[in-house]
Amino acid sequence: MRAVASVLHLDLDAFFASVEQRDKPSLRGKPVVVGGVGGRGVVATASYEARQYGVRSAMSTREARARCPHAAFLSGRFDAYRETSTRVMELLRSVSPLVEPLSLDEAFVDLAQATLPDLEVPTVTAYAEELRGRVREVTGGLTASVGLGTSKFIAKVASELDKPDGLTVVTPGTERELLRPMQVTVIPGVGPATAERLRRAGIHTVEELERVTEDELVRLVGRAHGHSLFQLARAQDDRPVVAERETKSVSVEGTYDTDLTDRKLMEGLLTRQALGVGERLRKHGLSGRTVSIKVRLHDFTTLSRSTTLPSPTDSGPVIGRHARALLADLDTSGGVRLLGVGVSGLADWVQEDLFGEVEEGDDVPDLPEAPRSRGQWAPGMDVLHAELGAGWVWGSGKGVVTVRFETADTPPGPVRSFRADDPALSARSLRREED
Ligand code: DCP
Ligand code: MG
Repeated sequence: MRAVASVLHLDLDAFFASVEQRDKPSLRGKPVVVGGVGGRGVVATASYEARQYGVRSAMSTREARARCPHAAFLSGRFDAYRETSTRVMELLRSVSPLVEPLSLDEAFVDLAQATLPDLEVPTVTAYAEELRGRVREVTGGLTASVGLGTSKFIAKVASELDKPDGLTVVTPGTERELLRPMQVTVIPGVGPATAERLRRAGIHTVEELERVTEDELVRLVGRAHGHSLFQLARAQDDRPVVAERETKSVSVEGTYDTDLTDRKLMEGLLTRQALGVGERLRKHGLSGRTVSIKVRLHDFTTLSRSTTLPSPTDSGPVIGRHARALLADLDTSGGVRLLGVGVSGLADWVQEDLFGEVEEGDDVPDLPEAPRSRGQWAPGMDVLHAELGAGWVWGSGKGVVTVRFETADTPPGPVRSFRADDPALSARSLRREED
């Protein structure tokens, strides 16, 4: 722990949904849900307007639809999210050489390495406020919540306190006071299983945790973790901000002599690859938050899709489940010649549950019915019409696709419907890397 509040944590608000609202003016100020839109889909994130109806990330899309039927349900545009993320990370790196991204929308910045006249609270506060303004500029209007503190732990806690669009500076010396009333799950490394173990010992809050001796903690959760829990309960956290390391990733892929067309077979292959990835992750003591699949189509077009989990995993079945969900959103009807699964992401920050059991067993997949391809027009995707210009897919079905013609730089635009095979209509941003 430092003597000054020079660790900054920045987290964009309702990230995917905010990018959608930026690029789709008719959705600004409205409930927006981004995630899997199919029958087994899960919410990745919801705009704050949708959260008022109780929609949360990781909830089934079915339940989200029940809670907020009038929300826009979009399947997500990862290229747009990645591009926006890059702009934010570049901005942060221009501020300090020590920037540690945790996910697409989140990073630590070490202000001790920035060029500030001093690191007193008023100075870092003003600086952080200015930085939030610059994030808004480089992202075309996205808001970020920022926390400042004497350690990573405190900065991260602080950025949550005034979300969305907030700034919280934890004055040096007040950390323990801040943490005491909070639930133990605020501590990095305390996930559901550890929280449950502590709860059974009557420990719910950090204050209660503080009263437990180190020996007792070691007895409850093991030596290594007992020690760090003892430290963190006292806001003792000396982990340095580590500039972006090379992204570690582990992947398994296979190429096939004949093009695969059977969806069930593809899912089975992905499942097997995912188990292999999980095994290798565990062998190397790694875990990651980002699960990706790579699919090479019969015409050598290579598609990649990824999803970011709320916490790192090294569990094959979990990776497999996400890989299959990603596949479900791709049109592979023309045949597939390569399939791969990978996990990446910087995993040594919050292990959701350092001492927890991996979620295995309950989740050996019952392979779903081969998901019906929803065709080319996913809700929310960018399209171009030969005469009417740029817009996005509002909905499709029964051979008809409805498009709203607007972009980030236009006012809310009109809605038109077309035949799904109308040659005037094409995709605008599907990621296609030619080999
Ligand atoms: N994400 C995801 N699946 C999850 C959780 C998150 O795909 N289970 C994605 C969508 C989020 C993005 O990662 O937009 C960032 O995650 P955050 O936890 O920071 O959530 P948000 O930015 O959406 O909301 P908040 O305003 O709470 O930060
Ligand atoms: Mg966020």
